[in-house]
Amino acid sequence: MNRAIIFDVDGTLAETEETHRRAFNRAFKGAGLPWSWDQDLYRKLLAVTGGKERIRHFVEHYGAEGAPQQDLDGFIRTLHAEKTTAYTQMVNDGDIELRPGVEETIASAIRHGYRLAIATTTTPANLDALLEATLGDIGQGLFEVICAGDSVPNKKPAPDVYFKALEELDLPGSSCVAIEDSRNGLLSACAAGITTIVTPSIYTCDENFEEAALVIENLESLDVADLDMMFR
Ligand code: XBP
Ligand code: MG
Repeated sequence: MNRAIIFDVDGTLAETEETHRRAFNRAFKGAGLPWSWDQDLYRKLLAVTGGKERIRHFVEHYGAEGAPQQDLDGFIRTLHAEKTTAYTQMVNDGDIELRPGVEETIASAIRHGYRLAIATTTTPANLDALLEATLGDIGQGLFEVICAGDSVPNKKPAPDVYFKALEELDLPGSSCVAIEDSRNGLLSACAAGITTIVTPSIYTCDENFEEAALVIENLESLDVADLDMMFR
C-alpha cells in the first residue's frame, strides 16, 4: 500500500506548547528581559507559527521593552537558541509524554502498511528530544520522512512543509492523511491537498476546524482501518 500518514508535532504528538511557553520565559529571564508570556498571551501569540517569528511578532506588536534597535534578527536568533536549549532540557527531564492514542496509532499504522512522516514548524532539535524521550532510540526511525523548522521558506498556514513532505515521500496529497491540532496546521495540510484529521490541543480547542475531514478529542478514538475511507 503506497499511502502515508503525516503527523504534526506540537499539540498533536504531545501537549508541548506549555513547555515551549515556559522555555521562552526561561530564555527571557536568562537574557535579563522583563518579558513573561502567560497562558492567555501565549494563546494569542500562537497565531504566529515559528518561535523566532513569534518573538519578532511580540517585539513589533507588544512594544517589548529591552529589544535592541540594531540587529534584531541576531538578537532573536540568540534568544531563540537559548529557548531551544531550555526546551530540550525540559523534555530530556521527562516533562512531556505522548498524547493518548498516539503510540498505538503509530504502531497500528505501521502494521497496516502505512508509511509515516512528520511535517512540523518546530526546530529539529526539539523534535529529536521529543522522539527520544517518548519513543526511545527507535523513535526517529519510525518516520520515513521528517520535515521541520526552517527547512521551508514559509511556515504554516502556508503549505510549504507539507509539499516538502509529499515530495520526499514521492506521493500525491490524495495518497496521504495529515493529523494536526491547530487551524494553521489544518490550513497548511489542506492547501497541499491532504485530507486532514484534527485532534485539538489545550491551546487550540477554540479554533475553527471546518475544513477538517474529522475532528476527534484524541487518537484513542481513531481506528486505522477507518483511514481507508478517507482517501479521496
Ligand atoms: C508549532 C509551532 C512551533 C512551536 C515552537 O509547531 O508553531 O513554532 O510553537 O517551536 P507544529 P520553535 O507545526 O509542530 O504544530 O520555537 O522551535 O519554532
Ligand atoms: Mg501543532
